[in-house]
Amino acid sequence: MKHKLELIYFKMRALAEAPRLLFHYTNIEYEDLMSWDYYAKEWSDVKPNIPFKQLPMLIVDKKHEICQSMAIMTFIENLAGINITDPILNAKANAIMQSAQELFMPLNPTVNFATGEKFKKKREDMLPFLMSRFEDLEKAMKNNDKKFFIHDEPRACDFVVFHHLDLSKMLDPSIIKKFPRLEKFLEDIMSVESVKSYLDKRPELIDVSIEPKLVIDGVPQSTGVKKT
Ligand SMILES: N[C@@H](CCC(=O)N[C@@H](CS)C(=O)NCC(=O)O)C(=O)O
Repeated sequence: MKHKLELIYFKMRALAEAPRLLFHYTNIEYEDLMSWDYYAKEWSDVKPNIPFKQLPMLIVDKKHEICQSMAIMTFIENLAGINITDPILNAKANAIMQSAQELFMPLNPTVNFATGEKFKKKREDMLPFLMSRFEDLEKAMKNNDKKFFIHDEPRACDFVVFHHLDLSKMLDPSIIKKFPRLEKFLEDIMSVESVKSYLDKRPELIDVSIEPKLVIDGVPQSTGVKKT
């Protein structure tokens, strides 16, 4: 059964990115909408009525509101029929997914919003955590003989890892270079044709650490939860 799928988010490259990547990888049609375009209201007026008061949220068939980006990832995986059925492998995939997701804070807000000295300070403060978590992820990759974290084809957990590692390049491109197996993983994800075509056309994130903007349909727009 084909569902109507509407992914609601803001102007930032953060928690909607893994769902977008997985939608493209699985070739599932969905609409990508800004909160203000979907609701025709400011975020502050919308927020109290969202089930967990944050986005992204996936609206299914104009009826079911699915919050929490990891729940959205699992839903897409199930919808596409690529869920990991082996309970052990599934648990390992979830551990990878959660461990990558913990990189969200403070990596994503820093890259999307911080500027000047605040950016530098946040980058310095988070470096030990990033190094340690990248080390763990590199080890997890080396401990299996697969192309991706679980299988030779990517699953939800791989796209969550991909997003955060990819974003780290905008914080400091030298970090990922210390982890050759993770760099290879990024290359392998980027060379999947359906993923590559999404990456080639997604809004570019520019002026990070100066005045971050997303270039949407050729127009640079400040990152944030407001229509500009
Ligand atoms: N655990 C949630 C976190 C969601 C979240 O932090 N959303 C932020 C944007 S990335 C948000 O809605 N910010 C606006 C607000 O909190 O009012 C998830 O994974 O979806």
